[in-house]
Amino acid sequence: MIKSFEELTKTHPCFSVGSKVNKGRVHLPVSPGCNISCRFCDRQLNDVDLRPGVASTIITPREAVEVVRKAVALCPDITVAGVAGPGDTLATPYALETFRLIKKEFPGIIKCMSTNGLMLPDYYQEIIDVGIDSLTVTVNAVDPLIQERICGEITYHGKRYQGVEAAGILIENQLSGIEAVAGAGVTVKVNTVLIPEINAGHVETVAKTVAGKGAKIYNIIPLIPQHELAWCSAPGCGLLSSIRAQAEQYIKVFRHCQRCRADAAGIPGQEDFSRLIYDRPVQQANTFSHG
Ligand code: CLF
Ligand code: SF4
Repeated sequence: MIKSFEELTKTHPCFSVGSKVNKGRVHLPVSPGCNISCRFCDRQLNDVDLRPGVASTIITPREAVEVVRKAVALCPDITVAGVAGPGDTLATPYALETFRLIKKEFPGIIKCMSTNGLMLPDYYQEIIDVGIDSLTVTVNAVDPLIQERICGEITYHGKRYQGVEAAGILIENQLSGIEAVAGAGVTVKVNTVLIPEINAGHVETVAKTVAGKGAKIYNIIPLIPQHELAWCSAPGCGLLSSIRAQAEQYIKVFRHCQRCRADAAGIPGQEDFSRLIYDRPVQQANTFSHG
C-alpha cells in the first residue's frame, strides 16, 4: 500500500516540513552510469568527498539487501532505503531490481528513489508497480534556454542530443513523468540546484510548474561550484532563504538537506555509519546535486 505524504512527513528524514524528523536512511550505490551531462556533476568513487554523486564503491542489488540488513541492525532509526546514484537510477536496471529484492525482505521500509527524470515516461509504471514510496526528481529549469546552460547533453533511446533540443526532451520527460507518478498517489519531491548566475530568477517558475504537476515537496540545493560550473558562485544564506520563500508560495519546502553521498547511512546531519558498512574512513566535506 502506498504511503501517504502525511505519513512520510513523520517517518522520512527528507520529506519533513518544519521541524526535522530524526529518522535515518541508507543509500545503496547500485547505479553507476548516467544518461545526461549536468555541467556541475563530478561523479567519483572515493572515500573523502561528502556530497551527492560520490560513493566508495558500486554494489550489486543482492549486496544491497545485505547492506540494508547491516544498516538497520546498526541504526534501528533507519526507516528509508534509498538509491541516489552515484549515477542516475533509471540509466541502468539495478535500482528497480534492488527495490524489488528489498521489498521482499523489508516490506515496511520506505523505498526512496532519486532520478533526473529523463527515463520516467518509460519507467513510471514500473516505479508504481515496484512500490516506490517516495520519488525525487531533480528539475533545474523548465525553460530549455536555461536548462541547456545547466545540462549540455542527453542520451535518450540510444541517441545523443545537445543544447536546446536535449533540454526540451529532458524537461518534457521530467514534467510528464512527475505527473504520471504523482497521479498514481506516489509522493514526489523535486530538487532544484540553485545556481545564482543561471537559474536564481527562474526557481519560482520551476516550483510553480512542478507543484502544478502534482509534486508535494520542494528542496532547493545550493550549488557547490565545480566541474564546468566552477565559474559560478555558491549561493549565500540570504539568496537561499529569499528563493525558498518564493517557492513556498506554491509548494511545501524541505529545509534540512545534507547533500548526502550516494552511500550515506544513518540520520542525515548526525553520525554516519557508512564507514562500518562500506569499510571507509570518516571525513567531513562539502558539495551539491540530486538526492
Ligand atoms: Fe536519499 Fe534522497 Fe531519498 Fe533522502 S537523501 S534518495 S530523498 S533518502 Fe535527503 Fe540527502 Fe538531501 Fe537527498 S538529505 S541529499 S534530500
Ligand atoms: Fe547524472 Fe545526477 Fe550527475 Fe546530473 S548530477 S549528470 S543526473 S549523475
